[in-house]
Amino acid sequence: MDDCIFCKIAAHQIPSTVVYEDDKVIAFDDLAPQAPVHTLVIPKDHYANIIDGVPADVLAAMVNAVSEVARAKGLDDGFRVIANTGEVAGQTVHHFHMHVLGGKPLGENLV
Ligand code: IU
Repeated sequence: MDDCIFCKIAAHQIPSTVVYEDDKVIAFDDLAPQAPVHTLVIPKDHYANIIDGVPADVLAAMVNAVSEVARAKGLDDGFRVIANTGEVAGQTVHHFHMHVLGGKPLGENLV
């Protein structure tokens, strides 16, 4: 999509700190980290959110990228994956993304 900032990041038109990349997905560090490790995994093709008809092979590539991020960032003790979906969940960028959060005890509460 022309006006989508994550499409531009995926196309390297806007710089980011890339943690992992393959033909289907890219993972980059969040600009406003909420934890010592806060990396976003996004598909290179545009989907508004996790239930916007994302093909199974893209979902598999996303999950693989999560594990690559965990390995690259040394998240051996665990981490959290969040996919905010829609306004109620606080989704602000309407290009599907998974937050990978870790590097400190995250607590039990999700909200
Ligand atoms: P959300 O799930 O849509 O609320 O999360 C969007 C995230 O994208 C949020 O953590 C932002 O800090 C992050 N982000 C970014 O890393 N780079 C950007 O250029 C923009 C948002 I816009």
